[in-house]
Amino acid sequence: MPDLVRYDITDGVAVITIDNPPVNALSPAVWTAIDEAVARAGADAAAQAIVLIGAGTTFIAGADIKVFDTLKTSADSMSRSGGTHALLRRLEDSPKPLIAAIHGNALGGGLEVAQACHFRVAVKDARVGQPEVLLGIIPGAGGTQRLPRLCGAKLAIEMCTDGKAVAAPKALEAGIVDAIVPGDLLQGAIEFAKSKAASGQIRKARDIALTADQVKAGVDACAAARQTLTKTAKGAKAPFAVVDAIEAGLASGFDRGSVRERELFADCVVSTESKALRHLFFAEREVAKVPGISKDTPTKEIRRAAVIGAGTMGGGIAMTYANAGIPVLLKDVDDAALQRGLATIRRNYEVTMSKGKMTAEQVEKTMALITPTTTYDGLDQVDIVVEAVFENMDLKKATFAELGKVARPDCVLASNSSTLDIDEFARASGRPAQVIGHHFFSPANVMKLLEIVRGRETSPEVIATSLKLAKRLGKVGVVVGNCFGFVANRMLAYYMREAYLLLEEGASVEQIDRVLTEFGLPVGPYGMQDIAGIDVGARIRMYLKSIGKTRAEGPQSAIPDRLFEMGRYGQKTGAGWYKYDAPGSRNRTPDPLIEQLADEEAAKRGITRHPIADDEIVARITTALANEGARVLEEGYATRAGDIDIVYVYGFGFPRHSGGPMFYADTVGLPTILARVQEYRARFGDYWEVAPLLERLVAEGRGFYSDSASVGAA
Ligand code: 3H9
Repeated sequence: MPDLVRYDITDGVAVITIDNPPVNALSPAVWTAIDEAVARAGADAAAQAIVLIGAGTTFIAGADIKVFDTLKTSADSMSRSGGTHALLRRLEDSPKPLIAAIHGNALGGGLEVAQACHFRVAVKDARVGQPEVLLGIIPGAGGTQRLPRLCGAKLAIEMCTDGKAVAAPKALEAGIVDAIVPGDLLQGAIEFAKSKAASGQIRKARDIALTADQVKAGVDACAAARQTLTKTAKGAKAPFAVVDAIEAGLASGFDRGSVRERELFADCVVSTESKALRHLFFAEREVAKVPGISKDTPTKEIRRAAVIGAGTMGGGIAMTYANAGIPVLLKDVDDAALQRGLATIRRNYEVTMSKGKMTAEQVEKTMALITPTTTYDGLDQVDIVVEAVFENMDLKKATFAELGKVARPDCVLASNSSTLDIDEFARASGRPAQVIGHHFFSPANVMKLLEIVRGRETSPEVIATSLKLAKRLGKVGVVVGNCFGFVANRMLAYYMREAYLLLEEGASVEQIDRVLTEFGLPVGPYGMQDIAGIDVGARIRMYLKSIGKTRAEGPQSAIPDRLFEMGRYGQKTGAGWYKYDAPGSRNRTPDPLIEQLADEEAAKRGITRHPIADDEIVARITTALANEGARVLEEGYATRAGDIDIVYVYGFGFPRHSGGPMFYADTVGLPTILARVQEYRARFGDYWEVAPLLERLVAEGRGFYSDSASVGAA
């Protein structure tokens, strides 16, 4: 095995190269090897200074995240972090100038190592950041102490609480980086190191003194940050812990601040929040690993696209392509529909511009990438077509039959259907290997999920192309199987069924929405349906009825169909589950009519409406998701439980700090989930049916992820 850390002397400078692909993560062995190499350089008469650099495409992307799983208790973490802090002090106490040479990313522990060096130089496109908070932890190797001393508390708080990396030029301006190297990084770093050796300059971040004014401004910034976080942190604890650690260092000095950092890190690293976020980090990377698709599977270059249908979804999809710089034809049946679609697209861009996120020039440039058309002319020039017509099988089949005639044989034929059978479209097109589902989530230009639906005959090349394209479009692509509703909407039917039944049993629309937003969802089921349109679900139910199917087993509430019949489609018509100030307004108030409908429907089913506890709402809805998720998994429509979590986190905003519905079920404990399904079956009827996989995992004492049946700790 090649050395994780190499040691060379170049031009009188010790060059220490970290070589731990793919991202030079700091495993325990790498920490030790860096420590030993810096000590060796300190004693090496041939070295007047030291440069620390990363091999490959990056400096250091942080501590090895997998290692955190070995910390079972806060005490484990306290004892380990003592060693890390001491190691970084040894680096900082090096008698010879120690320079970090940064390219790619210096993130988390990577930036903390760089902060313990005496100086930092970087190439222009390097990025530095403290993203720990995105993993539910805080910088644990001195970052909360050294960073504020280098760049001031305000920016340090910002970087450590939002986790976003900053570009090298900004880092230079802020004092995090000391110089930008224009040419070869190593060469520039060696020159820089020699100049520091010549002037005998050594600067230790931990010794940078703070004036009383700086301390006061820093403490005030901490108070302001806490206020903001109360609104933005959505139940997450780590961002507050970051602020506490920074404040401790400002108020009590580096040494005591460092101890506080270690304590807070130790609490965070064993929390369920951190386990959930670490799980999602790896789950998001796992989704790209699809059975039957290897790194060598050929992919097709997507240079031009077409979208069929300029409605809400079609327009959002066209924007997604244009935003990625891909020219797109937008087709609809007539000019009026096209003009409506284009006007909505322009309005959306103007809103973005009014927020300062786009310039007028960028808006025009992006709009120019979208070419409206009412014909199939030019379709033979595109590499992919995305069909986004109404959710109607006959219409979709007719569209695919036409596409089969006009598109090039190698063109990818994608459908944005949210529920229907991809294989039927595939047959209609006459070239099933080219057909695949690309299910975007509304608003398509915003939501990060792309459900990639693999049909029976979809070719590996088309799947691999879709995964690559998803990344280019800024989406997370998850490959799922072709069942009714695929993964997202199949499970959602069970979630919505429970929401409707809870309403009929006595909970109110406002209570259910409040409880679920408190749980961490951005919007509750009723608010969500008012945004998406009550008509969408109603039309799908009508179609299903026509072919003798239902979306979820068991009793179906009649209330959504009654609202549909009244023309109450949600926000767009000014009324749905709530009343709105006007059509299109988001200002909502409860509507007594819903209670009246719930009373009527409950009476028909012989139910006496009664108060329902908040906890029961969360339990019923999350249990419905986990039980159906287990079935989806067992039937093979999702490859891994983690894929389902990613679908729910990116498609519906399921709270990240709970790790997604499957991980959350594991934290609750699968025996509890099983007991609930059994209890609900006894209370509500046979439609509550235990998923066989759930039963089996509990019998084997396992969870969806863990060997023990619960991963919950804190
Ligand atoms: C920390 O540092 C705490 C400190 O305070 C110290 C406390 C003592 N560890 O994302 P990619 C893997 S916490 C382990 O696809 P990209 C990743 O799983 C850490 N593995 O590439 C993947 O593996 P595979 C703070 C890691 O080019 C492969 O590398 N740091 C780590 O799209 C490629 O990753 C962070 O949070 C890691 N730290 O993006 C940064 N990082 O091929 C986390 C990556 O088997 N990392 N892997 O699927 C990132 O944000 C991105 O990976 C990065 C590259 C931007 C670096």
